[in-house]
Amino acid sequence: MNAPKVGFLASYDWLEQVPDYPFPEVAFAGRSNVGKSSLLNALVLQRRLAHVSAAPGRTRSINFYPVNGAWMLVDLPGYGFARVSKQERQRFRDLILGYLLHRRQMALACILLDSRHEPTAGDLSLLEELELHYRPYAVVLTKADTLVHAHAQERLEQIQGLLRQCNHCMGVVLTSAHTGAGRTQLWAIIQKAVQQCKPITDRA
Ligand SMILES: Nc1nc2c(ncn2[C@@H]2O[C@H](COP(=O)(O)OP(=O)(O)OP(=O)(O)O)[C@@H](O)[C@H]2O)c(=O)[nH]1
Ligand SMILES: [Mg+2]
Repeated sequence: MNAPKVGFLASYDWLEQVPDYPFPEVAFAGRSNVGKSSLLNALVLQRRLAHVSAAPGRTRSINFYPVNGAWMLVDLPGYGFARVSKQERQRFRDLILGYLLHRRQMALACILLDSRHEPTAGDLSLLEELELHYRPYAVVLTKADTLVHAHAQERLEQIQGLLRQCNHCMGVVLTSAHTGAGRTQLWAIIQKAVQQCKPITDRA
């Protein structure tokens, strides 16, 4: 894969501010610090496009990155981060769930889970909500470089088993933003979702 042409377009604090862009969108969502911004950068082979931080709660707004002038990558704030005010947590929740469950431009939600840990109750309830709302998603296991191969495979099989009965899951991928593992596989799932996405203007 050649490096795609990607830039930063805009950032919004509230979903109501986001324009009706005429492109399919692929969102990265997951717990705070799971590696969303890092994986987004790794996917498009850019080091500093989305802001990365070792401290959780780095991404606080919804960020749009056009890819090859044809579709958009969308970086969301993380959920499950305790050290934010009640109002800020509610804003994150409205932004994340509002986007993932209702944004009509969304071709795919990449739901990131840390491959080192069991999925949390919050992760599982998000996956359930996506199923209930007929929303297309892929589950992306992050930081695979931190595990020995056998443990990473065990986690992959556990999550695949968990999603066996699901109708809207387009794949489960083991990735590492540090080594680039799983990048080609994730790119293929994204391309398929973008191609399957009906033209935005055709939809009510
Ligand atoms: N070992 C390893 N560390 C990673 C990987 N991806 C991300 N990290 C680290 O995890 C931390 C969080 O990364 P971010 O990409 O900022 O995570 P995020 O999900 O965007 O975080 P928020 O925006 O705060 O929700 C950083 O210290 C990264 O260097 C990976 O593939 N392997
Ligand atoms: Mg981030």
